[in-house]
Amino acid sequence: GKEKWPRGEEKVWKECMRDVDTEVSSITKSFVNHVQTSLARQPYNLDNLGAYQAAALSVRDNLLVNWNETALQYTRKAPKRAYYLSLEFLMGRTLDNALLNLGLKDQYSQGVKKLGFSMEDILDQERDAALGNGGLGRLAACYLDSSASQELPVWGYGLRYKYGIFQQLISPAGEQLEAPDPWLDNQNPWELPRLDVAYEVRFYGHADRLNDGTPRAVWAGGQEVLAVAYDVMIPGCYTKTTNNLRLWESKPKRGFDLNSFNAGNYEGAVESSNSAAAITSVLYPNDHTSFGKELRLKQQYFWTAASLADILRRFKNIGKPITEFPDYVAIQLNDTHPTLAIPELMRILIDEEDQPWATAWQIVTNTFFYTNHTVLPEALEKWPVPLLEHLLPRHLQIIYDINLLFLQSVEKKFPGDRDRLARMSLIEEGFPKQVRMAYLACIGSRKVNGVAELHSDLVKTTILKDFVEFEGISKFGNVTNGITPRRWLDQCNPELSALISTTLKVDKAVWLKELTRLEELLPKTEDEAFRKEWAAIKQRNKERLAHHVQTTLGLTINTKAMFDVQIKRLHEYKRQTLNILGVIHRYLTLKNMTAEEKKKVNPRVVFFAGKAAPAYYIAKLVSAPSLPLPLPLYFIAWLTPFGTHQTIRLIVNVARIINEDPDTKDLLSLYFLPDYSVSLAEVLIPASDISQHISTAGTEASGTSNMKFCLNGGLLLGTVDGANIEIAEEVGESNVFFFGHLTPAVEDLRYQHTYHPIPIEEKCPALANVLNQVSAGLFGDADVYEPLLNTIRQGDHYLLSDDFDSYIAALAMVDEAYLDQTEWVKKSIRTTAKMGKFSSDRAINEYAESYWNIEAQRIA
Ligand code: 475
Repeated sequence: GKEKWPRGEEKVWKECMRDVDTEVSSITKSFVNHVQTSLARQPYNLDNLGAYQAAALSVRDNLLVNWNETALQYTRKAPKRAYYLSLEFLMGRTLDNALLNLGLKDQYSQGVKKLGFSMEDILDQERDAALGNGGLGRLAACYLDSSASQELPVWGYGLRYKYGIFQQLISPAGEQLEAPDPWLDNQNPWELPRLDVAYEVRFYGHADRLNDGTPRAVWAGGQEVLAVAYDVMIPGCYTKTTNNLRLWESKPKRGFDLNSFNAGNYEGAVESSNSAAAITSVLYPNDHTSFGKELRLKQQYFWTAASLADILRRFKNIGKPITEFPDYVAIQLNDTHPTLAIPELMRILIDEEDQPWATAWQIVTNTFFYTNHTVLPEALEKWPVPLLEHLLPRHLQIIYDINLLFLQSVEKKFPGDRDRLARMSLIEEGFPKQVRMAYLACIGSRKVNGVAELHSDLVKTTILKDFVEFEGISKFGNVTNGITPRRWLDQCNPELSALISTTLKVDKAVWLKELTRLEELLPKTEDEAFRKEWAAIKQRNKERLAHHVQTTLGLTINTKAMFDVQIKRLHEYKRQTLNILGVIHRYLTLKNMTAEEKKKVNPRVVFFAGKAAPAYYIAKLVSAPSLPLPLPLYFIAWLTPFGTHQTIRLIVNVARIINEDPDTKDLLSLYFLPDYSVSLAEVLIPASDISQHISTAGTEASGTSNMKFCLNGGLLLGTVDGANIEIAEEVGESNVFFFGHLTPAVEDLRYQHTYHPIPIEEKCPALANVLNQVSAGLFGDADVYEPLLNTIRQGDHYLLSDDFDSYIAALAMVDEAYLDQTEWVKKSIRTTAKMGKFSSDRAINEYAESYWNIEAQRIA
């Protein structure tokens, strides 16, 4: 609407307000301006880092114009908005993405060239924003890109960790060493400190019910800390819409009353871990585990409380009654990490807004939506009741009240079914009692979803089965994950992107936002010249990767070989061990071949990358008052190596032997690339011929890198798990290499392993042979690997011995298929062509329509 200009003369303001300027001459001008005034540097000694900072600040100016306009229009129109609460946002680098989304990459490249810099060198200066562990965090980043690109009013809320995911170093012996990631040390041009946006967050203290006929209580005392906002601009692709990611930093509240600080006897006893600043100091690096640490719980409450206060303040500005909150606000809970938002909103509504319980619960259960990302039992969050009682006494009261009312309604529907009540209780009995966060997230939400068809079915039939029976199936849905084609095709594979635009005869601005148009590539499988061009791009991407490895690690890679890639967090269920044992099997087979036989073998290079959860990391980081940073690196002492660490060690030591073996090195080599990151993924993914997604069936909820490889024309070798299944449905089973047992068999197999074990020699001689070679010391360190090998010989929870033979057979099929390069390239083209479904635009639109009920807002 037309409003009065807030101050002064509107005309004067408007004349001075800049628009995004795309002239190369204005770009160089703004760049040099920033060199002189923002960076206070002289042009003659400007290095690449300085040039990166100047370019970033100049691009940021453009983003800010759009970001302000977007915020203004959202405020004026007050549409329903969605908020994505995620403890992790694995953003990676920003400059290239911003340039591409703004459509200014060419102009900036020309501009910096005129000033004597290369865009490539400049882009390479940026440090990754690595505020996440893996899939869950990167998904959040893709969803922000898609929300902005689809012009949806969506904001992210997270934490501004001072240290992102640790940097991984690999010692010569193959041990993972961890160093902190002080990513903010070089300044971060992409964040805007909002010292004016701050909230107080309380911990500890005591909660006293008023008992005045209302459900109200007063929570007082304890410790109060301050949450300060830092905003990160999220530009959409070819649209003015520029959304916001708000990250909270913790700091001590001024005038903080030491006497009311009632810390009690809790974790650490280390003073600095109790300080306000410790709360947002470090990202917890253990994915797929819940470990009940107080600092982690503090992070979760600090972040949800600040975010809710901010959302509520914005809602109140609209001037509607509180009962209309769910008409203006949808909040997506990214896994159970933000589940405390449920009792926190109840607390605000009851204690501060004086609402009756039923009204409050009505508002809450129409506001929240919960996404589950894993069914692995060790990842399901549970918080000890005594810890909650100590840290958040009022929230524990509310959780108990929710539980009582909930169980009463269960009793009503299933009278006398005490087992059911015990199963469904939010409180798990035991010493100590624990709160089951997934159950709380489920009953406090409007809808619950999994992240791929199979996974969503498993959620409904296993962990939340009772809740489906009680609440009805319609509350439970599926939104298959997606990836942003901007970063994961246009940005990481510019040559392929250009070829697609030429072939489709349409600007990338169109097909990048309507990814199913890739299907128009299908007829091109029969075009020989096109296939040649397609294969040549893959080859150049392989050379780009080889060049990267050469310059960073000093290793020379055979780019004529097939590139076989497995890159993801190290985890037992993802079975990197199966892969390395497969490599050893290949090596032993090659060793036994005649020269004649070897001639028929296609060379293969196997790449691994990924971080293992560190053993003793947080304790060191938060208890050290000030780290000796940046160098010397702060290594964490190596204590007992465990599963995934031994796997890394095995990979490195196998590489050491086979890469030097003159009998085989031309046909098989192996690399573990340290410090896997979003940026490294952007180089690895476009270079892959085949990638491996080989989790035990039913354990990988979706996977998203599988989609990235396929979008870039890499074929998939995998189990019938997660989104692999839906990828095969799209691209056709003849274009993927499937192996292994199916999900329904897994439980029976595990039962067999426990109660009727068959010696591995009998069950799978090929695997037994490989294990024995490792035990015999073929790769050194024999006793180091014994515990790892024994997990396979006994118990074998992830079914390596059941899937090994079919895995080896599938690898052989890949070899055979690769020999026919014409057919292989056709498969590659078909795969890319059929990946449209996996755009995160599709996924985010499903959330917007079927969950949040929000609409696109055109920013004029
Ligand atoms: C799934 N992380 C992938 C991806 O949906 C899926 C758990 C507990 C504590 C900290 N982090 C976690 C996850 O559970 C996680 O990353 N899950 C992953 O989410 C996106 O594609 O299959 O494993």
